[in-house]
Amino acid sequence: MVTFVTTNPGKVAEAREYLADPVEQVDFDYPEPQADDLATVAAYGARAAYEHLGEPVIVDDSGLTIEAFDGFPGPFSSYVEDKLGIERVADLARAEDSQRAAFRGVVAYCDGQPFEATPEPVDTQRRGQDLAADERASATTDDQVDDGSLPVKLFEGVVRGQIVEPRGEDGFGYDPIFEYDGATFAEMGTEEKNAISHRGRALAKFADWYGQTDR
Ligand code: ITT
Ligand code: NA
Repeated sequence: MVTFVTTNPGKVAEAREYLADPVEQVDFDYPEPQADDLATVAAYGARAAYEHLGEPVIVDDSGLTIEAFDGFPGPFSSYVEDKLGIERVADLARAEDSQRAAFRGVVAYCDGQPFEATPEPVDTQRRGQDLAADERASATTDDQVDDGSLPVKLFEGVVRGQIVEPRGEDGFGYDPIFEYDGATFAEMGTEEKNAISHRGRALAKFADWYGQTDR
């Protein structure tokens, strides 16, 4: 059993589709620090969620980055979705002729116990021509944080795509304006999105590690 602490049922649906273990959602809005890297936010969240529940947890912190906007909205993705809305984000990208974007996500696991050193996680879903570059980008924060506070294990995923005018009904958040290989995430089923998305890649790494550990 995996306890996924998140307010976002869309994330849980994707984890349920992907993971062999049953996934329980705990709808707890843990505090998020102001930091501009997802790994820091996710590690902090995993500790806070573990301390709140006292049982093993995962959290997921994700964000959309638009290349020409120097990574905006990044850690402010949720705020920007609320205040501006995804149509206006798409309009901005079009007005600036800057469609290139990426989704990044970090799944963080905490059970209060330290981790043994493990080899580099393997991305089991090799697909897409830009995967080699994505994997290099991902490798930098696939790690454990052990800085004196509770140890946290991190699994990062990245997917590169294009910002387009909204299309499709499925998914959540920015899915209708994020296009990969001709289809938006909102035009894909959960399984299809998981096969290429930031979250799917992070979950693949988590599942690979979790399946091999006795925790
Ligand atoms: P929790 O923090 O409670 O898990 P949240 O929705 O606030 O839920 P984030 O802080 O990670 O999650 O949100 C980042 C923003 O990015 C938010 O606006 C999401 O809707 C959006 N987002 C995250 N993953 C996404 C995905 O796979 N597809 C589309 N939008 C996504
Ligand atoms: Na959040």
